[in-house]
Amino acid sequence: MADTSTKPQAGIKQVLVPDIGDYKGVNVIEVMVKPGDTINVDDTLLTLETDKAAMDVPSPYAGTVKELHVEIGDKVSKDTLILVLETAGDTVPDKAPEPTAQAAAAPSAPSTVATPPKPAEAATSSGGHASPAIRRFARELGVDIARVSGSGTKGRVTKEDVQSFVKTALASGGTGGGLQVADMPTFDFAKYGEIETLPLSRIQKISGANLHRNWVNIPHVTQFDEADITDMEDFRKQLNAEYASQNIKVTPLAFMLKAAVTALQQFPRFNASLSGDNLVLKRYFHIGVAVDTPDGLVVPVLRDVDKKGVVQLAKELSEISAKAREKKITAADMQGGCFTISSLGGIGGTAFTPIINAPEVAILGVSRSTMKPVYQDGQFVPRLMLPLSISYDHRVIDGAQAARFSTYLAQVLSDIRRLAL
Ligand code: CAO
Repeated sequence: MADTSTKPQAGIKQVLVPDIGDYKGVNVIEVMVKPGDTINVDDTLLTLETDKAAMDVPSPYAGTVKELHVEIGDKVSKDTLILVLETAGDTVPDKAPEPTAQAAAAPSAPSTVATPPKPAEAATSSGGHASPAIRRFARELGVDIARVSGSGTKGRVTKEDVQSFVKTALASGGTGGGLQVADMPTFDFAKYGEIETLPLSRIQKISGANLHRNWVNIPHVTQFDEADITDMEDFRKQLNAEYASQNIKVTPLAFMLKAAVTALQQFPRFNASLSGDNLVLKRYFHIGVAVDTPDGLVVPVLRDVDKKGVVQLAKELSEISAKAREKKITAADMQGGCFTISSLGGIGGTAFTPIINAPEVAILGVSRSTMKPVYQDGQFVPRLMLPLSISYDHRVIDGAQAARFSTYLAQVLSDIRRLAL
């Protein structure tokens, strides 16, 4: 008589959750089979997740799934019925099922027999959070699981996520193009100390997404320079004294707007946008100005700066920035810009790397002017130096052009008679 404890017979078998240690009520997070599927010994049936680790439950038999008794989201314990299987025959060795466990964050560790789970941080804080079966599936397809964004519970990578990653990679020519980066992990900061959580403002959410898009899509280079604005500053003070009665305050930014347009006229590639394989050169000069508001950064646009004088621009600048800070700025106020100036000069700093405001191709960052000793005609003389930081799209502008642009801009600011040329 055959020994049925070691040699299975063809027929109906119930497959139960094996011994999973002390865990009870464990979450089912993946179900890998469905009724009608033909499976082999050791094929993964489902994946269970405790708060510490994920484990696969392999099939002890080969056969055809007749009934499935669990679904994603169920909570199971040892001996919960998983499925009913019609086994194929007596050629298949019977074996006790052993769940295989793996801390979900270890990207390429092989599956192992269940061991005491690893600390929760390892299972929840890194990209590529996936069950051993999904990791195996990804490995078979040559996919680095860490690069797949998870759509499952707690950001878990599912089989569908891996499949759609492969489809996207194939659609992009399989050349590794596109930004297939892993999602940022989430952290439980409260574990380490007291925290306060503030919602982002609407402006921060919109501008954050735009800044991120521009930062990753545009190859940025930043060119630094300095302009001697000693004479410009004298003239600005003189103007302010003259216009004080009209309540007009001329800040260095009004001169920067004019000087930027003069440089854009001299170097038309900076007053352009990429459109497919074409470069669109603009014959108008609308300049955006980054304005810091309590709700976040907005960039209203001053129109036809080439046709306006410094005093007029100073007036418009204070009007538009007041409008922005009073939250009265409209979408139309922020459209149509050719080039942007981001001035942090009123606050401080020596240089920064501004992010290009696409579809523009360059942006001027202005930091705080300071008196510096400048070597002139055999001696050091005190001069007021203004730091300039020009970020440009390297697909459109070469480094040499950028250096010429910044040198020219610095010359214009150093000798504002050039604004009249
Ligand atoms: N160097 C030294 N002093 C400067 C200066 C500079 N580069 N630029 C401005 N100042 C002075 C001004 O002359 C003014 O001085 P007084 O009060 O003594 O007259 C003071 O700083 C404050 O100027 P302001 O900031 O009110 O005016 P502005 O025209 O220079 O700038 C605006 C207007 C709207 C651009 C500015 O208020 C602002 O919001 N800046 C922040 C922009 C920002 O956040 N950019 C970062 C974007 S991320 O890339």
